[in-house]
Amino acid sequence: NDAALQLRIHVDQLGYPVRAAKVAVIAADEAFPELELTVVEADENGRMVWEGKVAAATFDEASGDWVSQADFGALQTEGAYYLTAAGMKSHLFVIGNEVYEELFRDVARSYRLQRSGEGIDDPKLGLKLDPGHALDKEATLFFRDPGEKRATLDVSGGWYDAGDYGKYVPVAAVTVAQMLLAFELRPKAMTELRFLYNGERAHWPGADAAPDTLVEVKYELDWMLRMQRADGAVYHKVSGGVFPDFIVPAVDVQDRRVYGMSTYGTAMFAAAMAMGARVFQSYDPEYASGLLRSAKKAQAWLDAHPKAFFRLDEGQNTGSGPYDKETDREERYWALAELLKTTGDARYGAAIAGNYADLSTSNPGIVGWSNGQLLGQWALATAERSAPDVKAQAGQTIVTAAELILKRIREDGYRSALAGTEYTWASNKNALAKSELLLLANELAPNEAYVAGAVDQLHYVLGRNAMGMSYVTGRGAVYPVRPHHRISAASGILVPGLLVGGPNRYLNDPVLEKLADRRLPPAKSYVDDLSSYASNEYAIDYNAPLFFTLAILES
Ligand code: 9MR
Repeated sequence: NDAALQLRIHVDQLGYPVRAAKVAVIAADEAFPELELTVVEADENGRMVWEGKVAAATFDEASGDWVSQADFGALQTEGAYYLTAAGMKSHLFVIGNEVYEELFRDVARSYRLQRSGEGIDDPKLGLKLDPGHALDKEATLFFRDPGEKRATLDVSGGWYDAGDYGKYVPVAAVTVAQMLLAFELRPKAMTELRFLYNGERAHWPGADAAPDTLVEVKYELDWMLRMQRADGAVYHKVSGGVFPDFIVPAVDVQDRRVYGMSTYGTAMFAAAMAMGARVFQSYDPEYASGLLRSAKKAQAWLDAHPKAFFRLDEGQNTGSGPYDKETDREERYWALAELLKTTGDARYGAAIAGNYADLSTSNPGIVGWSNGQLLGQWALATAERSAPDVKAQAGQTIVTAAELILKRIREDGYRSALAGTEYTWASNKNALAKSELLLLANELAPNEAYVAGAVDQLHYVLGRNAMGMSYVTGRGAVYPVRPHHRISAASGILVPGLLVGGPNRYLNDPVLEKLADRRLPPAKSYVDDLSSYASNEYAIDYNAPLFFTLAILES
């Protein structure tokens, strides 16, 4: 077989910060020997600015590719370039110090564009939409708790969860938590970040000078507060009875329902509210006290209901996602940790010591809607009033987990932090959640390798992956153009800055299922198809670790 070697050269399609490491991945379907590489300027002269070699390829399990990593970190001159090898060329990439700036703004603004109950008038995107889901003001309480006299509830506002128009408490809580955490860690940079237009702050009268991120987060917190029952527990979600077609929000006029409740969601709510109470204190003390009251009320309810349960109402999952979790230890732990951090009240510390001591010493796994353990550990590692031993243990556990993530990154052909089995629904989110852990570890035990590993995950989702594409809409040379996102599909305007779920080897939707006989490798089980909700949908919690990672790295 003398056919020429078909190389694919994968780079971060947005680029590389000037001083950072710069690695491209050279891939092929077959083994290849050591190769010569060049970087050339992306203008008509194509002047060569760097040349080097890559080692012979090795086989990468997750992608099924033969790969070799090209390190051109020595190149530290700002500019636009291509990488070339064996007659093949990469996509254009930039070396510069602002390569992620626009992306960060888009990612932040994506939340504003998910607002429910408010129209959109975005001159830059040319996107104009009427407000939707007016019926959320009087959503049906689908299951009436004994003693509940109301038949409907005002659960208006908040962000739509994803490509669908549901609104879910656990996802909301874990998303605002990550944004608040970014704010707590980098208050100055986060205060400078601007992405709202005038007129998009009306829900916070008198707060003209408040940082955009907090204005946006408040829109979601306001909705979450509406989801709390009088007794402190929190309903699970709001949605219609069926998934709407690809229509804009204002056209989805089916009745809206409040469904379910859970102990894990109530705990996540308490945790996020307790964080909000800290961050909002210096901007709006009254609002902050209200958040703390709600957190304590949720916690008091949890104390009175120690057994984990997830209430599933009749028909609950016909028009919205389940987000079901039957256990709740990680979330109760997180809630107590945040309450301890916010109030310093020893009772919370005692509850942690009594019931959840093991969670400060076990690997936290991946932060997400179904796992609050890492955020709990972080709160304990940084709370003034944590017991000294618990504080040390929680911090040490995060650092140990970071080391394991680094090990995985080093083993992977694309420097992805995902193990082969982790190419699940929302794998891109999970890769970035690992960046988040690395960056938290770096706060506790500064280590350049942790930062580099976090940047590697950014490179992974922005093009240095087996699909050779950026998984963020509108950013990079090749990106999803048919995401499962109703607003984009129905308006014909692709909303930028949306991270899609990404490769999902478990093929959990009909479009992916049809690819089953192609036996795609885990890292290639992805399709840019409107109907592939299990690989090509965006969700607020997918953008959350991307937001967090960019917030820390950009500052
Ligand atoms: O992101 C969620 C993923 O972690 C779950 O595995 C999956 C199945 O429960 O659900 C995903 O969430 C979807 C939700 O159920 C409905 N709104 C869109 C979400 C993103 O696809």
